[in-house]
Amino acid sequence: MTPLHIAEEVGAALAENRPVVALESTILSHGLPAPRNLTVAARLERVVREAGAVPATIAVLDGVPHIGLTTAELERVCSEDLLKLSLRDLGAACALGRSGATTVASTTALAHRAGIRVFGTGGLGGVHRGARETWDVSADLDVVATTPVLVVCSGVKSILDMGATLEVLETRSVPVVGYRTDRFPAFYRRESEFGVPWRVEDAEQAAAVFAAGERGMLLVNPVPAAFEMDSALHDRLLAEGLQKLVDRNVRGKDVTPVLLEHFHTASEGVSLDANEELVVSNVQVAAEVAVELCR
Ligand code: PSU
Ligand code: MN
Repeated sequence: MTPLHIAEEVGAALAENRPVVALESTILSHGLPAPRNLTVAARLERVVREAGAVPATIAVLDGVPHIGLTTAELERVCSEDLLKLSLRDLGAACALGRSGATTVASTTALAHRAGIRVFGTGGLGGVHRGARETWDVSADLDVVATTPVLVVCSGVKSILDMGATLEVLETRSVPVVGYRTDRFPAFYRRESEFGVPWRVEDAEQAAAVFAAGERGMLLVNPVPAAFEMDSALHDRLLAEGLQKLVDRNVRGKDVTPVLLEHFHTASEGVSLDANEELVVSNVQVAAEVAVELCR
């Protein structure tokens, strides 16, 4: 494995057992358009700090996994045309000196190697619709199942097969815990038709559940009510986006970025606002949980 480059501030916090929150870079490079991505990136880091934790945005730059980015590095991630690196891509990207953004899978793995226990993001990858034929199941599920990191997210997007995703999470023994909710959130929407097996009311409880568990955990936090997408608009964009995938024969790792792009352009920014606010909320909760874990 390529040694990590850990930012000084992050390394110092970890050494002193102070709270650190991992942040991913694929949502910045492939999930949000420039220059909005940079505003969001800076806001996420600020939210973590205000909650009393140190942010560690993770990306691979010139073949080196970085844990915590400088402002200039964050700007690179938000402006360059980076590769999308899942966990299996890390060896090649590092050995060949490439730069890329990390997904939930690779961010979780790198965070764990650095000694970070909490990670805040937008949506988890999952089982795609039609996976019976395509076998398209995100590596995110495998990594959260095997890595002792708490991931805070707003569930999975309704572009995925949510029921199948929840079944895989159950099979792989991933605890799914609702943050002040009994329903599994559907990213742009606060609730899906699916329930969650456990619920906590605050960061202290979430930290206690994670600490008492065997491995990792998924803490699901719905998009703030004021930014939830209208359900008719949501359903229309979803149907259009899925049709676009078929028309253009989009496959593999391009599926999620193409769908996100469709939502953002076709909703005239409504989905962007929802996306930003839900990530901010998740990162805020992640920081509060990280603080509790260090008490
Ligand atoms: N879900 C979102 N926005 C995103 C992603 C997921 O709402 O940007 C990104 C995350 O980085 C996630 C990845 O880990 O997509 C999953 O990609 P795939 O389905 O190719 O595994
Ligand atoms: Mn996939």
